Formats: sequence, structure tokens, C-alpha cells
Amino acid sequence: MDFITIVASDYDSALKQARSEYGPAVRIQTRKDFFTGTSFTKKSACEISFYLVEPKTEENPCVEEPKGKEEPVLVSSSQGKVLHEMTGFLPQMVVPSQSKALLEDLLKGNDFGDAYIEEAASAVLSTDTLFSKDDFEMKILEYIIDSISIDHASFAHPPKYFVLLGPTGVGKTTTLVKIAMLYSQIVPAECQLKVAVLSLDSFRAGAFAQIETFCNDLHIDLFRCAGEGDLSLLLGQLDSYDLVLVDTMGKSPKDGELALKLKTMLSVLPKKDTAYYLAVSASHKQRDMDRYFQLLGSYTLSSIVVTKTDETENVGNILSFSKSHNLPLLFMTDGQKVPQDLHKASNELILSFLDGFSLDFRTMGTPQSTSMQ
Ligand SMILES: Nc1nc2c(ncn2[C@@H]2O[C@H](COP(=O)(O)OP(=O)(O)OP(=O)(O)O)[C@@H](O)[C@H]2O)c(=O)[nH]1
Ligand SMILES: [Mg+2]
Repeated sequence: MDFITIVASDYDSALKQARSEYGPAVRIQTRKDFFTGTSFTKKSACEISFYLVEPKTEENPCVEEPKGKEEPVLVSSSQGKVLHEMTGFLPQMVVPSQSKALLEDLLKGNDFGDAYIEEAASAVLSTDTLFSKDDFEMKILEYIIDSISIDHASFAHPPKYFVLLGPTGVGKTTTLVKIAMLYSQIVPAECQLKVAVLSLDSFRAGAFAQIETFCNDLHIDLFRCAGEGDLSLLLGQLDSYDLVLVDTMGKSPKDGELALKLKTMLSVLPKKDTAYYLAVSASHKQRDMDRYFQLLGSYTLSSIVVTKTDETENVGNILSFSKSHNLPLLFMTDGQKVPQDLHKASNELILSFLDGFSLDFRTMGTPQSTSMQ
């Protein structure tokens, strides 16, 4: 006899679904009530197993008729093994010999790097424990959550001089303007910071015009300087601001002369009030981010601003990079709209990018624009 199983939120829904799909031929055999998900998303569920009787015909007049209300056999865990063979509805188990391949599939599918995967494997895998697939995934998720580090301190108390460094075209200028709006629009107004943008990017045609348009439209004070001397003269005026967002030039730091010029200018800023942040695009390969990190070796970076998360599906590359250099995450941007497309990095937001797990995280981190209220 063939058994069919249906899982629904409760017994009545499962029965209704069986009847609507298979009509009156449904004969319930077993019922099992259980919970799905994990502590994050625990939900009750009911699984029924049933078989179908043939319709009554002239050739087959002895078909079993339904006898009033059917009472399914309740399945308990001790009966599980036998019934599993019959209907295959017990939780899927992960055999230790397959667990490494499963972990690699999940993490590679999310763009995690090899070193991260190796570390996760040694932390999560065990040779002698049999896990249900849900518990196994949960262990991997716990590892991922533990490996996420967020720069809450810079978010709550940004430094007076916030310098954003990063490769050409990564979104530095756009992101700085979003950050300027965030801190100048805090609710209540007494907590708003007096914010200015300082552009050191006077080497590329159109660079200043771009930031000037943004700042004019959004009423943000803008300063520009082209050299060390200019900057030391400006410091007096900048003194009255709580937060000065420093936009750096969009040239590769491989260009030695420009890199040196930038370094010389930045050295004018008061050390104790200055912090450096690295902008990386979520679609960059981890190798490219590592290379950029090496090139900026002479700066002590505080944390990472991740741009363009709307242009990729996965963020394992970012988490691997963040972990390997011990650099926490600060902001994430997901579009060109100023100021909306800026979000404080958070575990929930990062989990919402994970793919391939049984749990659906996409709804967890539906990003709201970051605001300071
Ligand atoms: N899709 C998407 N585009 C973005 C995001 N942030 C910035 N951009 C776009 O990326 C392009 C480059 O942005 P910029 O802010 O000029 O980048 P930059 O790093 O200052 O560039 P350079 O000064 O040339 O090094 C622009 O078209 C932005 O609108 C984002 O989060 N998502
Ligand atoms: Mg720029």
C-alpha cells in the first residue's frame, strides 16, 4: 500500500489539503504533531500520512467506506523508526561522513572563503555525533553569527574626522553623503551633530562637482582642499563641527605619488580625533579586498563600510574578509538613493543574505533605512 504524507500547520489544515487534492478516497493512517524551525522561528506543524482507496465500481463493489470521523494513529518518537521506514517523514539526519561536504556546500554557496570554511569545519564538525539536518544547520549559523563583528562604538560615537578610504568607484562619495544626512538629521534635534564634508578629491575632473551637487541639494557644509597647506589652514574652521566626513580621491593607491599625497594630507588631521574606515563593494572578490587591505597597510582601519549589497546575492566574501583581518562591519549600502540606502550593519541584516539553509532569513533583515531616533 502506498502512503502519502502532507505537512501543514495543524491537523485540520493537513486533512483539508489531503481531501482537496485526493477527494473522498483519503484514509488517514497516522498523525504526528511537531515543531519546525529553531528558536528563531519556532512554529507548530502536523504531518499526516494516508492512503487512497479505489472508487467503488461495479467490478470492485467492496471498497471500504469511510466510518464516520477517522482517528489517525498518533506517532510518538519511540515509534518513529518503524514509521520512518514506512513513510519517510522523520527529520532528515546528517551522517558524520557527509557533514563536511554539506558544510562546504552551504558555505561555498554563500561565497565564504576557503580559510573561513576550514575554520568553521573544525569548530562545527564532530566525528561521532549524528545531527538532524536542522540542528546541523543551526550549528553552522551559530558559528556564522559568532564570527560577525559590528562596530557599534563608531556608530554611536563617530570620530570627529571620519576618513573613508577605498578603491575607485566603490561608492565612497555617495556613502559619505548618506552618512552626513544620518547624523545631521537625528531625532530629537538636540542630538543632531553639526556635520561637514571635506573633499580631498581634487585630482579627477568632475569629482568635486559631484559632491558639490549632493551637498548643495542636501544643505550639507562642504570644504575642499588640494594639499597639506590648505588643510592645515582649514582646521580652524573645521573645529566647530562635531563630525567631518573626509572624502578621499578616487585613484588606486597603487599610484604611488597620489597615495603619498593622500597620506601627507591626512597626517595633518589630529590623530586622536581621526579614524579610518574602508569601503568595499559587496561584489568584490575576497582576494581583491585582501590586496586593497595590504595596500592600505600604513593606516589603522577601524571598520568596514560595505557598499552595493544590492548588486550581489551573498555576503560570505565580506564576512570572510572581516574575520580574517579582524575588522568589524559598520554600515551597509544597497542602492544609489541618498540618504535612504544606508543601513547600520547588524546580525539580522547579514543573516538575511544567507542562502541554501532550510530557514528563510530573507524576511528577518528586511532593511529599514537607518535612522538615529
Ligand atoms: N547599486 C549601487 N550603486 C551605488 C551604491 N553606492 C554608490 N553607488 C553608485 O556607484 C557609483 C560610484 O559612486 P561614487 O560615490 O562616486 O564612488 P567613489 O568611490 O566616490 O568613486 P571615486 O571617487 O571615483 O573613487 C555611482 O554611480 C553611485 O551612484 C550602492 O550601494 N548600490
Ligand atoms: Mg568619490
